[in-house]
Amino acid sequence: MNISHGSKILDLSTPKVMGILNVTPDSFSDGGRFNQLESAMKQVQKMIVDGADIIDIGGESTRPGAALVTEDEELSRVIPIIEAIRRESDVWISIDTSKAKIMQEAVNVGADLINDVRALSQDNALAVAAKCDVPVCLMHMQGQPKNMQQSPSYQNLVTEIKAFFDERLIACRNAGIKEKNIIVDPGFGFGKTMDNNFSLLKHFNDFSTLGYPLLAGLSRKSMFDHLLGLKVNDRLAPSLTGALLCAQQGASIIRVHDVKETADMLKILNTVTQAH
Ligand code: 9MG
Repeated sequence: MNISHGSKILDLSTPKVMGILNVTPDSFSDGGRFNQLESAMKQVQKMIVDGADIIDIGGESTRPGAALVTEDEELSRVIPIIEAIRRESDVWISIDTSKAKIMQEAVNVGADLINDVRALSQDNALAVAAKCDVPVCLMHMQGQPKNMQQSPSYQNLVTEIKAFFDERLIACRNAGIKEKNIIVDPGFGFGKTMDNNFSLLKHFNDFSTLGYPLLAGLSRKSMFDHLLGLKVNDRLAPSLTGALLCAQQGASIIRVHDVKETADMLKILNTVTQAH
């Protein structure tokens, strides 16, 4: 399997690393927009050297209870960094947004992939994603970030998430989004209890039957705090373990903060997979 944007192809025969770049005000020290851009670029350059295949850029936090951001504010956060990366590198750039306008503008200045935690459910998102003709990651979430962790509830977790994808895949097809552009992600931590998250981790491979590349995002998530009592910056070991379990069950893209450690882990996995 692979994904493509124009003449660019990303080979997914082995799992690829998506490095996270949050460009929200709390992500960089507040030294003005230029300094923030410089710090963000340093982080991107490091992620590329460390082995990131994709840089995922987000200007709106999707953490539980996070404030909403206006379109103009989100544009002003993400567009300069996409332009700056594109001037220096042909690395794959993913735009993490749910807003149609941000998707369009980001692709106009060089983004290759749309990562939408709301699975193209917002106004005009389906039509814009179809027009952009880039790969799109559809993520499952029960509820909305402001309330999703209040009382997540499922009769059958995997069946319900698959049914959600069936519905979104029909919507994508009807909007003219190409099959080859679809990636799916069961959405660890998005409207899921701790038990739900570990159950998803156990059954991650069940989503392979959908027939699309799978993306897994567990990096530093609070499911590891609930189990192990670890603060966010102490969650490297569980994040790598989760990434490994997903990669072994068919994940094509792993979304992470710790790029070098994840790339090293995947190198070991690939070497073992190919060993005689
Ligand atoms: C933006 N974002 C935060 N967590 C995520 C996850 O698990 N998957 C995807 N696709 N995006 C995420």
